[in-house]
Amino acid sequence: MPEERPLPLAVIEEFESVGPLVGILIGSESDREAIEPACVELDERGISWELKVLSAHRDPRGVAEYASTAALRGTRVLIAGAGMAAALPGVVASYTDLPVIGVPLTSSKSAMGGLDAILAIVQMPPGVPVACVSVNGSRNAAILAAKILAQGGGYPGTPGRPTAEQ
Ligand code: RP5
Repeated sequence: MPEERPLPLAVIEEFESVGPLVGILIGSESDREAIEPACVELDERGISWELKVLSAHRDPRGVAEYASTAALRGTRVLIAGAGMAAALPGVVASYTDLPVIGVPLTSSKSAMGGLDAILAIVQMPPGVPVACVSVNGSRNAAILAAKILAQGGGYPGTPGRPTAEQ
């Protein structure tokens, strides 16, 4: 009987686990309460989700690893909530082709009631889009994720769909 060896890289174990349909990221433990309505909404709709605390500024490698492997694990939509200089949704979008919904959050340190975060999320450069809901609009992010998931078959030219000329 051959000895069973551990997989050489932790990241391979990640690839082997089946991910949820929606991945939710927040930039800090302090964002947990504000993102809770998204989790409740997804639960009520029977949509699988997971929540990770990963900061674009404090743990950029962790964000890169999560975002770049999410699609391989079967995740279809990402929600990213952050406050202040809210780089998280944009950085996530730079590592994945999955749709990313940004949720600008307020914190005790927010400038102008969350205007700082909403501008950081909305003002993405051309080519790297991020959807953006209202400040603290995490429930809307979940509803939008559900609508994206309800779309089937892709767009013309993708497998299973006619080409634009057909
Ligand atoms: C952002 O800074 C987080 O998303 C949070 O909203 C804000 C404050 O973070 P903490 O100092 O509370 O960890 O990155």
